[in-house]
Amino acid sequence: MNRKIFTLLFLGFCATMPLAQAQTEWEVGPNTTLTEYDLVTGVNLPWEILWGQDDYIWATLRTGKVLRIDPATGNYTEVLSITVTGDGSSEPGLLGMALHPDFPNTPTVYLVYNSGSVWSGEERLSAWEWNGTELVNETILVDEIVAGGIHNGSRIIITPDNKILMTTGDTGDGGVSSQNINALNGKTLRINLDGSIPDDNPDPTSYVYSFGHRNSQGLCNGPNGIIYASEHGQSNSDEFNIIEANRNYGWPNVEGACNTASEQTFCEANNVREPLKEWSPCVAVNGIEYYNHPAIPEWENSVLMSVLGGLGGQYERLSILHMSDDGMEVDSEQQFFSSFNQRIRDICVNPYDGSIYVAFNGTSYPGSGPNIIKHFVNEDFTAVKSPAAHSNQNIEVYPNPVEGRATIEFSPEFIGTNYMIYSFTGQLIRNEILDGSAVQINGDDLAPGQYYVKSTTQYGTVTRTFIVK
Ligand SMILES: [Ca+2]
Ligand SMILES: [Ca+2]
Repeated sequence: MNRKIFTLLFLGFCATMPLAQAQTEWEVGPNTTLTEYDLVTGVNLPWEILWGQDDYIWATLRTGKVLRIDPATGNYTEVLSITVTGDGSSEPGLLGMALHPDFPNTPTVYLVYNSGSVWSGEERLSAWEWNGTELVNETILVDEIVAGGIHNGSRIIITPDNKILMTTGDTGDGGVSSQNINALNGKTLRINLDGSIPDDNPDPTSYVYSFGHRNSQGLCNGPNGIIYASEHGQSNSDEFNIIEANRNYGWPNVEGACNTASEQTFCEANNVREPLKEWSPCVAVNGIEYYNHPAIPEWENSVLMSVLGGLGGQYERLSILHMSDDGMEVDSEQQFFSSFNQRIRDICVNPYDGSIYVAFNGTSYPGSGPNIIKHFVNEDFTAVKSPAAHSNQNIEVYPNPVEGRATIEFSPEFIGTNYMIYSFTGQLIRNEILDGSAVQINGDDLAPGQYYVKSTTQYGTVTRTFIVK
């Protein structure tokens, strides 16, 4: 059941309730409009979001938590909480995630995180078992990768040949490690699902698959076995690359294309793979996802690329990189969602209805909460199949935006639990036990701005954003 149907049913249940949720429409092409919803809010700080084979959205929070989110309702449970470097308040923390390619039969979740002190910590790739409730029984696959206060990567994906690809950063060492083939930093690593080294790696005694990277934080599978990656440049030349075995991506000798005399000399001597596209000054490119769904025909055969917006936060957007038919070149770039003025960290795609989910990371480096995961759906597209809602618990605020008096309606599961109202400046406005199915708020008592309601039951947590005019 999609959100719209759920909302309509909910409205039908409460016959007098007006439109439950503010909806913004986004025209993304001549024939396609996306409707915006807030899926989850008040989470700090979503780093990886992916669509699992169990039809849930799985999210890492840099602060060390993994959430499993029902895409139909936004109801989520916290399935892991670990201690990470600096509590995830700066670049290190819990980063990339991937699910086993046969997750229904082998429910393993792969995670990358940093532990230890900020400037002399380590990066670790681990496998965890999903027991239906939480992630348990950590198995460390690769550890003691040098970590730093900056540039730790790390996205992970699983390729069609069932290998883990993992990006690692130069940890701010100026690129010394990137060109050192014996270091695991500044690389794309290729790893068997059990943590061993694939015997068809460029060097069968090394995880290193490609090198000369600065800090790649975007990685996705494309068509025909193509691997796409985004990579942060220093102040110029953010890159969009195709990752190929045993190729040198140039850092620190080459930034972006081989287009200066010294770069051309280095590139010729070292078989450097140039990016497909580069951006100067840096815009801070991040999570990427290949899109080829008929729900948004204007975006078919494209790579969706999250853009954080740089240190000043002035370039944030979702970029649509339209690819050539063979996937080997970027034909053009479109930009959306800049008007949120929010760092965009990652995207995932609903494989049934082609809708997209976007994780936001606040307005400034290195990101701060509360953050939102938004959903953008073409409601004119009819999916062949849609996953059912996994629970019925829900919270609605109406009218929304709030002007004067408004009602917060809770489904019966919440009665007897605490509910909280927070402002987006972090202030707790209300924390009370819910003794009925609805409570009243008066927008005249609240400063104009964005707020959210949050409540948790044994089935999980629901959040709902509302605006006070
Ligand atoms: Ca490069
Ligand atoms: Ca260059």
